[in-house]
Amino acid sequence: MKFAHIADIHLGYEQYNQIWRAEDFSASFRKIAERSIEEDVDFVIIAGDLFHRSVPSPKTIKEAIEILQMFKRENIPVFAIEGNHDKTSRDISAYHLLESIGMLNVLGLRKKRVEGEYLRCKKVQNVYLVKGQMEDVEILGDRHRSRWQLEKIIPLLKPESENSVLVLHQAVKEVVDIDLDMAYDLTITDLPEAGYYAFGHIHLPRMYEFRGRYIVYPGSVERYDLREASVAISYKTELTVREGVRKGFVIVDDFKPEFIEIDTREMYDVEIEAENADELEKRFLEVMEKIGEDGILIVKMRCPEIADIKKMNEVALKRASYAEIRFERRVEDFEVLSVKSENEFFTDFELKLLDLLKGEIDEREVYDFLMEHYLRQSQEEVRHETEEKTVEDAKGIDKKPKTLLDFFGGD
Ligand SMILES: [Mn+2]
Repeated sequence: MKFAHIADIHLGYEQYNQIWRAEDFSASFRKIAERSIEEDVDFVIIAGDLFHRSVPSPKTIKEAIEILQMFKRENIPVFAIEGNHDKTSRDISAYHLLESIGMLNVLGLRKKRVEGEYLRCKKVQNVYLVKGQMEDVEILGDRHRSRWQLEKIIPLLKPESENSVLVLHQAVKEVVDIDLDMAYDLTITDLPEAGYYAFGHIHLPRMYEFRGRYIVYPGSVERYDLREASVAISYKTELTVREGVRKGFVIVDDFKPEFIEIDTREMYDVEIEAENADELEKRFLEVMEKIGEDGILIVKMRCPEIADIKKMNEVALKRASYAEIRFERRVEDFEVLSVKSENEFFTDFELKLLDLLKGEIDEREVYDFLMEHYLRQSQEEVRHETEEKTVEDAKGIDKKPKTLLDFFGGD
């Protein structure tokens, strides 16, 4: 049994506002599809963030269909979960659209029963857990969830045997801890026993082995930000060139992962410091010798004197497809004030709420979270009362969810 594990494809991401950048992301996905087919995989797992946005453009959807069709033609089923970028606060996501035309098999909790050639369905309280089945391998997973939802969902994703794959789009503490400055959602001890953990969300490739099993993040298929640059150049006292991050996906053969690198456009992360403007410009030109054509070039400069940034930017653009020069005038060091961490000011509930309100806000999730918080309080208050009140609910006037899981299901 052999499968391709892909994550964080981010189709439609016009990085640096460049249309060709979105084309890079789809080109990488296409290369991965070609390679997976060459490798003769039995199935494919997409561990979230197939799309950069939850509302992909028609053009982006068309690209996705064209590439997924390559698998379809070879009769290779694709199993997927939504990531934080492409899940929706409503029931239907672009994934369900692709599923309805036979391009994807969406894993996770759903409101309606869904079964198919490769999908099995199990009733859990008032919702359905939809899982994949490839011969004797069970594939479980669910879309990206906030931390408070995970506590309730993880126990439901328990595989029946070791012949299983768990698919999630979440950060696992032990893997994040290696060297990433990132918040985590889960620790290894939270995870149920499975044969392989096909994860997404962390954009740097990571393989973490524990008790002979692997938790794997293939990383994003393209360079998503500067931390994923292909080359890091630093010129403070001397010029140093360091190789950066590899991009690709993972082939899993009999539960053993192998990272497969694919070629992507170069991204240069450059830092230059100098004592005066002349030295800065000289160092910049020296660095430019190291820059290949058609790359992405981000240069951070620090110098006490003002330099001719416009001129250097023009030089950079002759070689790179995209160049950005960030100049910082270096002044005398000043004392850094220590700021108290927010943990000292807020309660656990408030911290979780603040967490949910960061970045792109998922209104539904915030609503669910608040409902859960206040429902729990009111439930505790009425615990001693009788349950005769349910007669009212039966009229259907006030359709309160029966259980929390009613909130969690997709379509
Ligand atoms: Mn992502």
